[in-house]
Amino acid sequence: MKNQKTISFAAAAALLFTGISAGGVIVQGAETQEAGTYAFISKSMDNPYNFAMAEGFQEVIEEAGGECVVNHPLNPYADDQITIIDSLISQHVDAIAIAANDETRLTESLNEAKAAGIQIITLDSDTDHSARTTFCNQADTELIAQTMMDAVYDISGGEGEYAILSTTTYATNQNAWLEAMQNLAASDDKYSSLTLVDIAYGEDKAEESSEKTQDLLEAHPDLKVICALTSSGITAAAKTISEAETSVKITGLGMPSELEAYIGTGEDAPCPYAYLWNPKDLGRLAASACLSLVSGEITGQAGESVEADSIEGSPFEITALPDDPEATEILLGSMTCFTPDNVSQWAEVF
Ligand code: RAM
Repeated sequence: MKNQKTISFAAAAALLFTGISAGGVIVQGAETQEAGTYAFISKSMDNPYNFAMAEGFQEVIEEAGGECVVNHPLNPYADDQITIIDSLISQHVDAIAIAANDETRLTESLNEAKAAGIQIITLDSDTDHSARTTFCNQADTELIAQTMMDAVYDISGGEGEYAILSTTTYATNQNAWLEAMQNLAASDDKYSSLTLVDIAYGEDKAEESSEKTQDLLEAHPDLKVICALTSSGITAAAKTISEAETSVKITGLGMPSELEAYIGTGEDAPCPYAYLWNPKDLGRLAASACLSLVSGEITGQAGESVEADSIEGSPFEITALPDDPEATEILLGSMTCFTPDNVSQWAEVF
């Protein structure tokens, strides 16, 4: 990424002192220009999915002449993000786009930011609706749940044991997908011969996800499929399965660039196929929404739309949430299935 610097914690402290954001390890200059300063906060560091979102966000902000501050917290927890939000308030940034690590615990800090005149939006993972103006949602929750359940159904042959690998117990997006999957499994007869035997939490980290995968393999000898609702988790699980003596398969949500080595049709290939939306486009959409909010072109109300020329499908309509008509979201679109036939091409994109 352009102008990106990786810094040590001592340097981070010094930069904080001079008013430059430094909640995680990646920091960019924050000198306010005419188009304003736009901050991006991911869930955590060491995750290529988060880097891809940040790249898309930064590209659009810089093309518009704005200054971009990218923050990847050390851990995928609310406290790590609160420290960053507090720092961004003191820097007087114009907007914050955040992938929330917790549905409720960021509300106070985000409301303080809002009171300081900062526009707040969420992307990837939402907060409670009062804390943000709108949410850039990657794909419909029910669609994700249905796609995941159908993958488990198909790969298992329609019956037997499956497990789910998630991130943290606090993550709004994973919890929503998990709940929708469980509702679907309970209500649709199609899935009645499938048994969910475990839900494991790998904290969106490679090592923990790998350990949890190992635990699942040991605890459930009849396990057929693991469905990972996390890009870090699916890669770690695919690696673990490929190194173990097991016929268990992995599917779920993951980056083609990370899964290229594991997607295949043979017995040795741990992952028959996986899915994801375009994380760079999600970052681009969030940047476009922030720019439009700061310029006053939109207020985030239902019925407005966001122009995002770098993404197919633009303009994107802002719509009211069915379960909370006062709150809105902007839906990016659908998912792509990565198979042995197309994974290499997609690996070049993200
Ligand atoms: C991980 C994160 C992110 C999720 C993807 C699929 O990288 O938890 O929030 O959307 O996986």
